[in-house]
Amino acid sequence: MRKPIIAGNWKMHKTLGEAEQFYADVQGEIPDPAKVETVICAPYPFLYRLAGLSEGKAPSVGAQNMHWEDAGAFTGEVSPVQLKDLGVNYAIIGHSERREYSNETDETVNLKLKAALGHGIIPIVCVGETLEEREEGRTEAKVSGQVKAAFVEVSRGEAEQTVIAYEPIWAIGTGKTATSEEAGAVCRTIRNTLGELYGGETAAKIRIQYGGSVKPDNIGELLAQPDIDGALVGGASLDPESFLRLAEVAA
Ligand code: G2H
Repeated sequence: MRKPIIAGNWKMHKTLGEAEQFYADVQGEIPDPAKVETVICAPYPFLYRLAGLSEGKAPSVGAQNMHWEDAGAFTGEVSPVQLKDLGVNYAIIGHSERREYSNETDETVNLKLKAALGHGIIPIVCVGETLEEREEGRTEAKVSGQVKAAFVEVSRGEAEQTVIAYEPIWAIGTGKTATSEEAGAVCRTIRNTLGELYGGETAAKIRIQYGGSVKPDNIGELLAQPDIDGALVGGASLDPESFLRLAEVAA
């Protein structure tokens, strides 16, 4: 009953011309949107153009970050109002790279989550543990703490619109993937945490992605885990053929 969602996270890759070429290559080839939701989270300068190319058709366009205020003196930032105005309907929030390099905290993640939901932008909220935390047996506490902090003052109805991406930091761009069982177990913990916050019925509606070195040849077994409903994909989303393959396996 949860529709799978495959989201590409292009990070700081591609030129505008390359981004346009990607859309030309994948549009019309994406599997039935009734079976799988597809999104490309592109760098800010490409969003206007890609949203125009997408015209509401798959893949949808997402941002990789956003500010929580509607407008103001925040040099270099982009607001949810501005994103929505461009036709951008998704935003990654709290990616571990932003938590590490750009001062993103549980508190700013919560502010951004509420702002996105308030403007009809679907937030893809990232959580995950470091290698050290995993080795010390602190994965569950870390991840469920991040989920609880992200959803402070978020209503049940809003929570249902949210997508959560579980990305173990040690598996990001390293070629190391959590085994599907390891990933599935943490995604179950996330769903249990959502159940504590909102009850089982709401928790069962929220989509949880896995992210971290997902590729066409490992996505099938990850999606076979009952609590994994899609993937947030970096490297393998840059190539049109591989993005299409990921969407096909998920459909
Ligand atoms: C994790 C992921 C996308 P990659 O950051 O968010 O990237 O698939 O390259 O590990």
